[in-house]
Amino acid sequence: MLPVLTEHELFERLRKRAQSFEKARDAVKKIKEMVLSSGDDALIRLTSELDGVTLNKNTMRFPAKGIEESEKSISPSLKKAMDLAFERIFDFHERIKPQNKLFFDNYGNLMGKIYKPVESVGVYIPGGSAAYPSSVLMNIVPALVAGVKKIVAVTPPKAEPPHPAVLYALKLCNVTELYTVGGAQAIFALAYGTETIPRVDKIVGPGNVYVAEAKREVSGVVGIDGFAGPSEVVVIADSSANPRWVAADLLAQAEHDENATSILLSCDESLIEEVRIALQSFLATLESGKTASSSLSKWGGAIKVKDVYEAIEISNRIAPEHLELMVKNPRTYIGYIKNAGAVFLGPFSAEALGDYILGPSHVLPTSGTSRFSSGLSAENFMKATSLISATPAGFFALSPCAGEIAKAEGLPAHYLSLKIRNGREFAGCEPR
Ligand code: HSO
Ligand code: ZN
Repeated sequence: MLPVLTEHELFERLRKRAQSFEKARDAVKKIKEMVLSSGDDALIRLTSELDGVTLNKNTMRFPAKGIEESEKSISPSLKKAMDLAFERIFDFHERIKPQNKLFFDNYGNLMGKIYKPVESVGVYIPGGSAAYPSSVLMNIVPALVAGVKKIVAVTPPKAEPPHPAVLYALKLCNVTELYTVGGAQAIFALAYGTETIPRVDKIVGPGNVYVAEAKREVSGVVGIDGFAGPSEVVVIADSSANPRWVAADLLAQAEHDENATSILLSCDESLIEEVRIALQSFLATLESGKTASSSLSKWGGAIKVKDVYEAIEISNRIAPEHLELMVKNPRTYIGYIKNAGAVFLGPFSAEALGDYILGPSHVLPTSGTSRFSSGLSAENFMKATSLISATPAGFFALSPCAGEIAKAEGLPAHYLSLKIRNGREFAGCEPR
């Protein structure tokens, strides 16, 4: 159950947790060599060895008909929910999509950035119970909004076909190309291409440590969405918070994974106690109780703080994936939050609402990486090209100064390329 910790103990836990993911490197390197040298044959061999499933070149692709007909196997109510989630996620990302920015400077030079989508994207859909239809939407919809034309998906093969809701999520996103190959080998196939699986420009989607390590290995060859680790939530709660709501939110994170982290920061000692009591009673009733309880006792913690400001300062150091502020007037603290993948303000902003339906992607930076990275959005599937259109006035005003820097850098052809347009030597930098 959730232990009460000191700040020092909490950071010790987080440090140990980060270290526990640094395995799998050697195994993944071998898999890379195999996929690079033998393509499909390597995928077939590795799938048989690691997943115990026999594939061949014809069965590697999941039949598009299975995606097309998926909605027959889900309830009308789930279909409605997923349709709504798709619409809301699409609308959110459409509203925050980066816009081309162009302007004229005082010489009439036109400058700016124009955004274009990457051409192709591969989406990893994990196997087992973590194959969430919501994650399929949260990974792919921002790519659709960006305008990505080709999207393919991969998922580990299993005896039974992927969950119909996962297939329906693919259908909503118009993705018909799904390959039943998983693990590190699927990532290498997407990064380098095989006879059957196409090479893509960017790979997104969560997976186990091997998948994460393979993504790290191919980063730079293709774009990746970040190194997804287990999920985290920090809840900052004051005496205005309902302890049962706080407990439920901590559990919603803890049930994801034994390595998930749920942290409570509060200035109210009796609230901490009430939350712990509520956790105990919920844990006994939840099907996911075993996972949640192990995550809470291994990686979770509650800390008594002086006030909300101190709590935010600790949270900034943790740089959590999710931060919930269940305090009075939560909006007054927005300016103090430096590092967090997503912030949920006030008692009704349950993380679970954001996980499924509000709109922002639930693909967020984990393990402290919100210090330097952001949640997935259309921007991550686009690249910006700088645009430069100089006028004669702009050229004649600025080229003497550029020439001065070219001389200092000892690059005579740069100087020449400017001088030749000027028709004569420059007299020195004097912008007009
Ligand atoms: N909280 C998870 C996302 C998720 N929740 C998927 C439910 N399904 C990581 O942000
Ligand atoms: Zn969740």
